[in-house]
Amino acid sequence: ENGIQRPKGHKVSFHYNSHVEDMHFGKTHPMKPWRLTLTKHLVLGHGLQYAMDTYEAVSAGTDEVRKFHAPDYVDFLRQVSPKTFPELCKIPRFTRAIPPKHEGDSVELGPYNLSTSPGADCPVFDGMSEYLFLYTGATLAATHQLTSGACNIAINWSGGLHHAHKAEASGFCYINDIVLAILDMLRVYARVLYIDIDVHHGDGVEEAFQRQPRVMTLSYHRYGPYDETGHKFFPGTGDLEDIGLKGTPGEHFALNVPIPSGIDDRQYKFLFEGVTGRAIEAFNPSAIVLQCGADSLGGDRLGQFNINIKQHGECVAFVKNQHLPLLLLGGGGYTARNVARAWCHETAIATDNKLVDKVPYFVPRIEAFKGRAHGDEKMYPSFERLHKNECKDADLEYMVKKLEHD
Ligand code: ZL4
Ligand code: CA
Ligand code: ZN
Repeated sequence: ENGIQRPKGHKVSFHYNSHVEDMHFGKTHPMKPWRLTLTKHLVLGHGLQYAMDTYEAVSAGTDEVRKFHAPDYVDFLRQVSPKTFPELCKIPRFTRAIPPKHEGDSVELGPYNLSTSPGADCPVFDGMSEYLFLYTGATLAATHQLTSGACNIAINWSGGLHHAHKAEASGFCYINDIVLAILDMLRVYARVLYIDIDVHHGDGVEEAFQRQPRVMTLSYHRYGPYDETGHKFFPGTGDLEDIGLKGTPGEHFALNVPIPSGIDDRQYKFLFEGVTGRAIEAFNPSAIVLQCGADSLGGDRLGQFNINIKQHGECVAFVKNQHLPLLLLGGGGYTARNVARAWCHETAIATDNKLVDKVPYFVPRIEAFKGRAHGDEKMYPSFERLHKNECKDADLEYMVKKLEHD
């Protein structure tokens, strides 16, 4: 009907759990997990699930997350909620992580850069713990599909949270699912290339592997003064000179492409394909992780680039054309309708499909189902509804309205 087909010659697996959509960082906080609802509806509305194996993600385990993060930090994240936060803050094991207060601080910070103040980048919100371990579980399941050879491209749009540190949340990121994925990949692949097209510098991933020559990190990002206030664009790192920790084997295995605001498609393509192509030639990776942060799109609420969905997608296509095991992750993206359009488009690119202009009205029946990556079989609730042929006008119209008027 809509011409969606399975790709020939490679397999794609898609990892998601709709539960992440229910989360709210706070009333006007720019990170909106419901952008993932829009993405899911667009992907399903176009029928792209027929081109992939779809898996419902399960939560990551404490031990899995401890492969990178500090044990006390992981314990804190497991237990934290707006209710438990004040009590947890008093436990001696966690008080060490409370940063000193500076004059003029607008938000009160608790342990690990977490806070219940409304202005915080990393707020403590209801359901937060479930959310963190779910997006991480989805990334780990995607990684396992790749490393086991079950697929060639694995996708998790709810992951890609590149700022989280070993024992500290930063920039809307609490668990660094990317670092965990790469650590797991290093068991199977000799060299992993990490590419980051989020408008922000992928500092957490770079830092984690700054001594590691088996991981090359390459970030494209806005860099320089934010405005006339003299503040730098977040997180303020990722200078051209920043190439990995000097004097360690990791030196020269980090690359940074700092970019001023307003870069357009032509300029971005030139930079991205030139630098990425040379990096792949020199490093000869065995697998690639691509963080597809959609805040590099023009019109993003936080971003300052001016690239279109077409070019954003061409970055994905360029990396896919290397024909290496590929992990596709989400990241930033603060103008929700564009995030959904970009990631749906990129799901189509990963599966060698072309999308029609309008979301198809009729969604054909699903023939076969895969379950979750581990654990027992379970479908997406929304898939179930498609099965029963209930996902018709109402859902799609609601979605289109959301997309048009957001
Ligand atoms: C907000 O409106 O540059 C947080 C954050 C909360 C709610 C209302 C409070 C109003 C923009 C951002 C006061 C907001 C003050 N609310 C926020 C130095 C900052 C300290 C926090 O895409 N203030 C910090 C982080 C960046 C800073 C970007 C990108 C993540 C990723 C991967 C992270 N932090 C200055 C800002 C708002 C808010 C409005 C905000 N925070 C914009 N940029 C930042 O790379 C997922
Ligand atoms: Ca980046
Ligand atoms: Zn970003």
